[in-house]
Amino acid sequence: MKSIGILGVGQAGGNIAEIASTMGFQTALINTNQRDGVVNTKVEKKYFVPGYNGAGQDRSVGLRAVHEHYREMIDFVKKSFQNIKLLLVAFSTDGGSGSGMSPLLIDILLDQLPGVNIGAIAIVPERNVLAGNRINAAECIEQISKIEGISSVFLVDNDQMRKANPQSSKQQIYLSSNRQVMEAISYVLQVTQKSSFFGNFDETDLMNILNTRGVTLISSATVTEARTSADVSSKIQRSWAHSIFCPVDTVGVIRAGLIYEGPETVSKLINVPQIFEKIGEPLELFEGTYISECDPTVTTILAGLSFPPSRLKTLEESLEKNKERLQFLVNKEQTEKYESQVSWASGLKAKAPEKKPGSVSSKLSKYQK
Ligand SMILES: Nc1nc2c(ncn2[C@@H]2O[C@H](COP(=O)(O)OP(=O)(O)OP(=O)(O)O)[C@@H](O)[C@H]2O)c(=O)[nH]1
Ligand SMILES: [Mg+2]
Repeated sequence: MKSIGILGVGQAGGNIAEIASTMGFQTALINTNQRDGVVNTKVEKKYFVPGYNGAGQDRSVGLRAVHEHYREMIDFVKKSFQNIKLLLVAFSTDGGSGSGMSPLLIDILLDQLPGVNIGAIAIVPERNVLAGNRINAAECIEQISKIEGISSVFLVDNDQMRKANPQSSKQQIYLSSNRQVMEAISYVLQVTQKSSFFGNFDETDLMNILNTRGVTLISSATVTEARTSADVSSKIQRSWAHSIFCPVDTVGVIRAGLIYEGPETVSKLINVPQIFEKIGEPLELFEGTYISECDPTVTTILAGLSFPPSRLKTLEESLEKNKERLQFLVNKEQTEKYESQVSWASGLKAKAPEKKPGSVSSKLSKYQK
């Protein structure tokens, strides 16, 4: 039984839980909208908040749903997951249900699930979303960043997939993002089951890293062509910029994992100080070396990173730039009126004078020969 559980909240969260189910994770989902959730057929455990029919991108609706039904939600989560060490709550930050519900729900669950750490898989929208989505994302990320006692927050960046595949449909972007995130988490968990003569990366190591508060990233670099330590280091650093998660843009990683799989010759090129030169050496590093004849691959887990300031700036900056236009739009909604130029014409439709009933005999006399 895997020791990480996935709780999807809202539509995007449900989709991530769906993929996680196919990979053998314990999963469950919560939504305000039954129609969104029923399509996730691989997720068996579902809680639909009674009396709701979606949040319509309004975070306050999601928040209200938790206020009114948190007791049922706690019971549902407790019943849905057995013997897990870490629960990752997955949601998009820019919708209404997942974004509105998840910060409060995580904060409540932190006190209610003894022995289980709680982290998040939070989706950051791609670059071309509109103002309403950006506002939701900024509010949600701020709230998540302020939760005390939270473990790893994985910031899944839909823009990373979009940059690599500008022509893809939204559905393709979403599906491959979801798949890649769950593959990354599944890989590091599965490595903990392997044994090695040269240094094991075990489940305690992984949980030590994942229980670090802050932003976490997992990335893999294939280093087949590398000839020098500098080659290996730069490939690893490049993988931090091109993973499915928001690129690293500050210094300061607290705990890290470094997992090597491949031939022994290439393993000698791993130079830890050089790898961490740009972002600073972590407080603790957990290493695993698995010698095999497969293509040499280095997977790194970086935990305790800051919420990435330049990435979040690109999310917020178009709001700043359009501040006046957006304020104009809101003001317009409240004051909008139309003055007709042809109000005089309404007079034309005044009713004709009422017909007075006349008698046949009076008509006959009117036409008398
Ligand atoms: N990576 C990924 N992103 C998704 C997926 N589905 C939606 N998104 C993102 O999530 C945003 C929409 O949020 P949803 O999850 O549909 O919203 P919700 O939580 O269901 O909230 P409401 O629909 O407002 O009730 C989109 O703008 C995308 O950024 C998905 O399956 N994968
Ligand atoms: Mg929805």
